[in-house]
Amino acid sequence: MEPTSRIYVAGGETLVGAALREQLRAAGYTRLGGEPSDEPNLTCPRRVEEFFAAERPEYVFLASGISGGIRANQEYPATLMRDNLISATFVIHAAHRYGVAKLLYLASSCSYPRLAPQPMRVEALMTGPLEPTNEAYAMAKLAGLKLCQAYRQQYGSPFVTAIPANAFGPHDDFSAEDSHVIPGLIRKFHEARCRGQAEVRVWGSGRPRREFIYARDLADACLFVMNNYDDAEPINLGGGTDLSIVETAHAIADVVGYRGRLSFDATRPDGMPLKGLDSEPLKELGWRPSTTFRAALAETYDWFLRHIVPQENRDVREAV
Ligand code: GFB
Repeated sequence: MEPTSRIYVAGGETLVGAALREQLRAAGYTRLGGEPSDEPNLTCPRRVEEFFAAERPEYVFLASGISGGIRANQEYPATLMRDNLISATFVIHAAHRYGVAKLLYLASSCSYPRLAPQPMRVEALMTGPLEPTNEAYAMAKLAGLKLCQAYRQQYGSPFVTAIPANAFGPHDDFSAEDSHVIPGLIRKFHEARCRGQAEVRVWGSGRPRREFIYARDLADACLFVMNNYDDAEPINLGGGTDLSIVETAHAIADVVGYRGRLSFDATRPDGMPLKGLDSEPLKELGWRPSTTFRAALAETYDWFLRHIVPQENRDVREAV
């Protein structure tokens, strides 16, 4: 990519999409098409077509599609699967029709089999049953991955798939029920500290492990892959921080300053027991994450305090 290349981040308002736009600007890329405010409805083929005809992007980061935590995946499997299947299909086809120089599709680590050998290598994809709590979403992400490979096989399309670890950071969904574990617990510990609550209930047994990647590091890895990797084989984007949910909860409580007790709600599902990624291919290419987990948590909490809390206070005041 050249600094003046026409670049489109599909899903610019998502956690990863917003981080990508910030990282691209910080890296000196000046022609980012499709401000989130005027991005087309990606589930409408005509809108996608019109957008590509008007913007003629050369490079596309496909970060679109609704996502959610373990509960949201159980509550809205159809919405998550449909939105991810449709938006990826229409953007991938438009990228083909308008002859983009390259497209990078973002799948998800839940696309791996539930009991894949750890750390998970791309060879393990589609070798076993998926995690039931996110099967529909995982299938949609696998379909997007396979669609990129199919266009490459049939048309020689320069489409690449990256598989990120569990991402977190600014612009995330911090809702209590539908968010992922880190933003969800940031909210719960923050509110508990403000209320002087003696105990916070953490979902599940606390034993599962997750590999996390900070959104800014993930965006940086995506830029690196767009400029340095071109193959049908997907590539893992791991952040290198692999923790149990107990350790994760304690790290968040510490950053938020919550000093009360943690208890574990076994009525809530654990999901995949382990979700570590083998990111050797990325390391061999020369990429490394640059933010420590603690610094990433602190920046994310700070963003929550500066963007979410004031907004909600305003909402409360207006509601009164
Ligand atoms: O982040 P999370 O929802 O996603 O849950 P998954 C990770 C682990 O944290 C699970 C536990 O074992 C949860 O039970 N957990 C503890 C919590 N407290 C909380 C809480 O307050 N909120 C949440 N959300 N979890 C998702 C997939 O699975 O990973 C998606 O469902 C996507 O499709 C995403 O792949 C990256 O890692 O379990």
